[in-house]
Order: sequence, then structure tokens, then C-alpha cells
Amino acid sequence: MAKISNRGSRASAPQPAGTPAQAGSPPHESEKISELARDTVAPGAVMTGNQGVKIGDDQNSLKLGLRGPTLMEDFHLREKITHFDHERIPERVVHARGAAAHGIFQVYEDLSDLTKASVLTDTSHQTPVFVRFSTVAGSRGSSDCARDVRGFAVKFYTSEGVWDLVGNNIPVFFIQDAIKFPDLIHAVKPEPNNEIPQAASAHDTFWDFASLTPECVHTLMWVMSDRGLPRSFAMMEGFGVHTFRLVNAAGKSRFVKFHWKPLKGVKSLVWDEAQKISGKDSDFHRRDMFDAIERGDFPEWEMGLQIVEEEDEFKFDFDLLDPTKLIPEELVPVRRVGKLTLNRNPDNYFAETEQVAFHTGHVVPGIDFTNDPLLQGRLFSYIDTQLRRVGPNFAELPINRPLTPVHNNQRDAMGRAVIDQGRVAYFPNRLGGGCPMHSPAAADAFVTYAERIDGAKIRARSDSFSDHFSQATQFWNSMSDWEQTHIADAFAFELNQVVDEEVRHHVMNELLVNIADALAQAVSAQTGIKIAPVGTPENPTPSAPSPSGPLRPGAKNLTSAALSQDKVGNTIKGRKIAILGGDGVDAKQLKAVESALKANGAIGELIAAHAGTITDSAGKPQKVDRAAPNAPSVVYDAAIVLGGASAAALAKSGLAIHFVNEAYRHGKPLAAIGNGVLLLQACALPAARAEDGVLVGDTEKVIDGLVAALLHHRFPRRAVAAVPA
Ligand code: HDE
Repeated sequence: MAKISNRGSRASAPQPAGTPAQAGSPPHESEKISELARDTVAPGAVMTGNQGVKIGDDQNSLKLGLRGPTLMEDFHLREKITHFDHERIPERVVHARGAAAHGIFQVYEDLSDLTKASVLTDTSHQTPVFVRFSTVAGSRGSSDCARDVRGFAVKFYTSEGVWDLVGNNIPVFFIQDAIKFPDLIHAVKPEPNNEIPQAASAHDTFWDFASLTPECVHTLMWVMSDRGLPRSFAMMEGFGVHTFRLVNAAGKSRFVKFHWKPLKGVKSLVWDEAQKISGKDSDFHRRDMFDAIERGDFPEWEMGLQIVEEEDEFKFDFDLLDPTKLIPEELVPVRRVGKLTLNRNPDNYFAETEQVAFHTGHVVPGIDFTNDPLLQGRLFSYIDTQLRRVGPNFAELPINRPLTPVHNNQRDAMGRAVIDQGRVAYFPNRLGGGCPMHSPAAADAFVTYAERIDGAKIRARSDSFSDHFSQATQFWNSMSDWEQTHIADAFAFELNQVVDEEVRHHVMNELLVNIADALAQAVSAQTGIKIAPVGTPENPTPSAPSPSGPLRPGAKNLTSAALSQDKVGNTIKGRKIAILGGDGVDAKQLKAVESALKANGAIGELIAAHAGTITDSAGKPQKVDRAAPNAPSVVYDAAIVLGGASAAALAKSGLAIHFVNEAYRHGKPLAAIGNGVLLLQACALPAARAEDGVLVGDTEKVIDGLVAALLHHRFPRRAVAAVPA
């Protein structure tokens, strides 16, 4: 008798040759993740129901007479509608909004001195990965560009089982103990009486909680900085946040912090731009990543490790177990040990991005935990959430399955896909030959690091967790002038949204004044909140329940240059440049600009008054990429205005003038070739200066200047006072 496949009869459909999957990744490994479940409709395929019965009419329900009532008997109608009714699974309670991609990770050097995990020792192996990026607070349909922490969750399908590194784009977290997580999330999520606001921390309940939770100030500084507004997923750092352990074959353990360093550099949006993108293109980040992968511009990061020897555990001014602290790179350098490349888009958002189930407890031999109380809580939470959200057999879904065999005595439960054979489902057994048996070689098996612990059961927090402000001050000190301005502006925006005067007052007087005087004063000036130190008659109610220790001696001077984004990049790959033109546009200029951008890996999009084509100065049709009314400046990194017969009309176009003024206010490089300068002159801009990222002149000079200006990303120190918003 033919054997019935566990996966039903849906045949595997190999990816056609030449798809992005084949560039850079070995199809046999990466493809295995989804190949068994992939259902591709072959040309000429006939529609069937879920029982394989052929369907002749899927557009009319079964009725009694042409105009009669619909019959209960219509099993096809009921199958189709009931399946539809059940199409959604509960969205993630946090990190609901996300986008993901497949890829590979390859370690540069054999790290067996540090760990026995083969993913970090076998330099010849490309480990398949699936990476999901997300915002935290918004629901699944919310905007990509909310001010928020971004999730950066990596599933490694290693040769020893699945390892999930479930991190964020910010190296620290709001709270120190998992027991506070539901409170944090209830405070930041839309307020429960009216479900407002969506995907935003700028509301009373969040700041009420924050003002009473001083341990969150360091992370608040990061979220209020431009790190809360990434330009793209490919331009974000990633962090494991907690201190983990690496354990080598000899059983030696070291502490480790995991980093992801983007090869495109760390770049951000500005707040006004992010808010506008949320309306103009709420899919901005997922579109950017999807399109980049489709055109072969694969997002890349290097994995970085900060290693701390066990004996150095107590040599820092903070506790390594405290997730509100980072280890400054100047104290412990980040060693770059391998590369992550995302090279294949998912085939199906639901089956992959939605059903992927991460868990901090998915580790492989050689990677282990510490007692960070946030991490310890997560070890419980993630398996629990997957059981609720995806079900007890979540690990059988193609996107979650390890590439290594799974043998154990777990059985049954809702949605079981495997058809387990035989009568033995227990251990120990003789009837099944003793199988599946314990791993005979301890070296193969996961063995928990035997950390010595001796203590009393106690519901309290260590004193070593009580300095909440020093690293917040360090972050402030490490920012450039314009980054500090953005942080102060962000606090001011949020606090101006807060209605309750007491909440506003406490954020200022219990948090901001303890971080930096300049920050408190800048926010006070923009919000009208008076600075009144705690304990004065104006502020007699210090009510924070968490102990907030004083700044460490010397903390006022702490800095870490690695934290600033004020750095010139070394690539403009993936940047999107608006090319403004129209009928009569100079054909040579257009060609030169397009090919220079392409040569640098950037994308030029021709924008004209309408979609379709325009006619260039040589009388040739040119395909318009976007019609001006559909092409807001906020979704571009820079703009270049071309000369030719189109220039005079552009200089009279209200849309074009708004485009240029807005891009200028957002600090973006602007360029005009030849008489394209007419448009810049029609705007309210100060005189063009290359040092402000505004380039005018002939083709060659302007293109070179534009590429160089894009390496700066923005020119935030430009004078913008007179430029209309
Ligand atoms: Fe999560 N978190 N988290 N978290 N988290 C979830 O798991 C939780 C924390 C992070 O793309 C949930 O599958 C608790 C820190 C990411 O699918 C849930 C605590 C960090 C993702 C959960 C934390 C993260 C999640 C919701 C405090 C950075 C998205 C749905 C103890 C290091 C993963 C789900 C994806 C998702 C709980 C704190 C990152 C409920 C209890 C710290 C990137 O299990």
C-alpha cells in the first residue's frame, strides 16, 4: 500500500531558477524551510475543495430555484466561508506589526574558544535564517513609521537545532523585571476606554507609568532619539539586549552581548517626515525591504560580540544582569564575527511572517542564559504566547521546523501534522528498542551551564540595579548638537500631547531634571512645564515607588562615541532619489543621473506631472516612475531637478515647490542641474551651499556633489526658519 505523506498531497514546487533565493544562498538549505509546504498552482490546474473533489462552479451558491433561498446542503459554500471566517490567528500582543525575510548567516572565524555552537564555529556553513522586524505598540495594521522600539528577531536553523535571538534595535529595555511587562505594555498600548492613540507613546497613560518608573529613562532616551525612527530595517542596529552566556566544549562560560551592525550604517527619519510617511505610505519599511531584496540589494549586518570573562562580572559600574544598561563599546569592543544576509522574500505573509514563533528559550548547545530577571521572565512568556497564538504544534509549521530531525514522545494536540508511527510513546521503553534515546555523547546535547547559586528566596531587587540615570546621561552626553535637539523636540512633542498636568510635571521633575539640565530646560521651553526639583514646595509629592539612586560620581561626564549617528557613511546603496522632470527634460542629464545613481546602488525615480511617459529633449518617450501628486518628498532621501524645457514649468508648479521646501526642511540633499535651478530659486531657500547639501551647476559637478552629500544622509544644521513647512 502506498504510504500517506505527513504533509498531504501538496507537492513541493522548487523555486524557479534565477530567483533571488539563488543569489548568495545555497537553495538546498534555505529552501528546505518552506519547500515541503509550498503549493504552487500549475498552469491548467483544476479547482478542488479541501477534500480534493473537483469544483465546477465556485461563484454561485446552491439555491432552490434561480431566485430561491440558499441551501444548507451546499457543502462547498460552507467549507469556503467557514475557512474564511477562521482565517486570522490572534495578532501578537506586542510586536504585532512586522515584516520578515529569509537569508543566511555565516561566521567569519571558528569561535570554538568561546562556544561549541556550530553556527559560530563552522566557517564553511551558511546557516539559513528567518528574520522578522517589528514595531512594539501598534496593531497589525498600524504604520511602520511610528516612534517606537523595533523588534529584530532572528531564527537560525542551525545544524544542531533552532536558535532564536529575539532582540531589538535598541540595546536596553524599559524595565528590569519581567513582572512589570504587562504594566508597561498596558500603559503604552491605546488607552482601553477609547482605543486611542494607535501605535504611539504620546499619551497620558504611557507617561504616567514612565514618570513612576525611573528605571525606564535610559530606554526612553533611545526611543525619543532618532533611533525610534529608523530610515529602513537595513539601517538599524540590532541587539540581544540581555547578557547571555557562551559556553565552549570544555564547559568554560563567558558573558556575551550580541550585536547586529548594519553594513549600510545607522540612519534615521526625522519626526515630521515619519508622521507624514505614516499617512502617505504606512508600509514604508516593509516595502523598502521587500523591494530591496527583489532587486538583489540584500540587507546585510555583521554579528558583533562583546565578551566579558566570568571573573570580570563585577568590574563594571552597573550590573551585567540589568537589562537597562549597555556595556559601552569603548570599555568592551565589539568583535565582528560573522555576516547576516537577507536574500529571499517570504512566499506568503501569513504562513511565514505571521506564523513564525520565536522563543528566547530556543537555544543550541554552547549558548546559555544568565539570571537577568527580564530574560528569565521571557523564557516563560514566549512559549506560552506561541501556545495561545499558534497552538501546541507550532513547531511543526514549515517556518518553525528545525532542519534537524525531531524525535520525542510528545503526541497529539490540535492541528497535529506528523503521523507518529508505532505504539511506543514513552520513555524508558523496551518495546521501541529504547528509542528515542538520550544523546549518548554529552558533547552533542544541550547541557545547562552549571552555575553555582546560593541564596534565599526573596521578592526584591538588587541594589546594583538602582542607578537609573547615569547611562541616560551618558546617552545624552554622547549625542551631537542636532541629535540632542531631536531628543528634546521628541520629549516636547510627547509631553505636549499629555493632558494631565500632574503627569507632565512629574516627567519633568522626576525624570528629565535628573538626566541633563540642558534637556530639562529645552523641554520646559517647548512645553511650558516648570522645572521644580522634587522636594520643593511646588513639588511636594515625590511618588516614585522604585528606588532611584543618585547619579554615580562622575556620571555627568560619561560619554560613548559609538552611540551617536552623526557619522558619514560609506555607501548610498538603497537610497531613493527623486528626479524631478517633465516634457522637454534634458535627455543627456537624465541619462547621466540615472546611470550614476545605478552605479552607486541607489534608486532614481523620475517624477513628472502625470503617470505614463513624458517626452525628453531628444523627442524620446521616458517612463515616469511616479506622478507628482502621488510622490511626496518624505518617501525620498534626496531630490535632483533636471534642466531643459521642463525647468520653467517646474518652477511654477506648487507641488514641486512644496516638494523642494519640505525636503529642504528635512535636511535632505538637494541638487539642480543647469536651469533646473529655477525651481530652487522659486522656493524660499537660503542661497545654495554645498556644505548645506544643496548642489547646483553642471551635470558632472552636481552628480558628484549629490553622491557625496548622500553619504552624509542629512544636513540637520541647515537654517530652516524661513522655509515653509
Ligand atoms: Fe518580547 N514578547 N517580551 N521583548 N519580543 C513578544 O512573543 C515579552 C522583550 C521581542 O517577531 C511576544 O511571539 C516579555 C525584550 C521581539 O515574532 C511575547 C518581556 C525584547 C518580539 C513577548 C519582553 C523583546 C517579541 C509577543 C519582558 C528585546 C517579536 C508575541 C520580560 C530583547 C518577535 C510573541 C516576532 C514578542 C513577551 C521583553 C523583543 C508576548 C514578557 C527585552 C523582537 O511573548
